[in-house]
Amino acid sequence: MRIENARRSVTALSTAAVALVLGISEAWAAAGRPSPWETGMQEMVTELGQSVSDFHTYLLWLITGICLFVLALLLVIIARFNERKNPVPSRTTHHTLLEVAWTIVPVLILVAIAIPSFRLLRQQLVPPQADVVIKATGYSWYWGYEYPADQGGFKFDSNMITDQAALKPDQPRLLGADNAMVVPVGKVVRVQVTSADVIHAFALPSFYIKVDAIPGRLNETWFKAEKEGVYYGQCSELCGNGHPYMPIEIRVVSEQQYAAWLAESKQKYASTDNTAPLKFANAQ
Ligand SMILES: [Cu+2]
Repeated sequence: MRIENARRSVTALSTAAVALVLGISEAWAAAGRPSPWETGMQEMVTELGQSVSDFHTYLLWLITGICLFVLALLLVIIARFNERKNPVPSRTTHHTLLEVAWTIVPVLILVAIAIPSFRLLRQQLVPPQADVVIKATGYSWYWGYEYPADQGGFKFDSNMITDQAALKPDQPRLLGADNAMVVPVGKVVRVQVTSADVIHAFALPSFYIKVDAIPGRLNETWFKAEKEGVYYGQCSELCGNGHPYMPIEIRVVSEQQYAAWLAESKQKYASTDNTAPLKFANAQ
């Protein structure tokens, strides 16, 4: 009886645990941010990101197939060619057909991986004509965004929100920023990335972008977000003790909202002197 009760409570506990986990992941399973128990890539909101995610799935199946095939061969060999069943070992030195096959088949597999892979690399590295260009500068430890003259000509800093109570409902802890980068939906956005001090990296998983921010160099990446929403990334190059606290928040909004935000920001950040020396939040 006691065992039965114990078993019942264990079942109830595990059901509760599963429900809790599912509940949490459901509450968090919004695009553009990590969720608990996530094993795959984040939900992609760019066409390129979706292609990369599909390629990742394709590779996973291919690798699984190869591993199972090798495992099956090993098991067959263990079962059929062990010493007990084969007291007199084979003296075969070569088998032309087999050797041609095990050379050509892997070559074909590599070609089947290389073609979509190089196609994706090209799409990523050769950006289409940009509708909006934004400059992102990494500082120790926050990001600065600059909208050029054709977008209003202003710049502002984007710091992590440290006071939990100040987070908006759609902002997760350690990812919410005080001033987000705002971009229009369905437009090609080119981000020019650099750093003012050490090497940082501008990365946003659901757009499939990651590019190093290197002092003295201007790197670039691009994305075309297909869906309005709030998307999060983080600095992805270990840059110092503030490294985990420099999130990237990008808000993708409609064309009208973007125009309104530009007009508002132009006023709000008008006081920013574009020729001012670089500001260091943690300068000594
Ligand atoms: Cu960093």
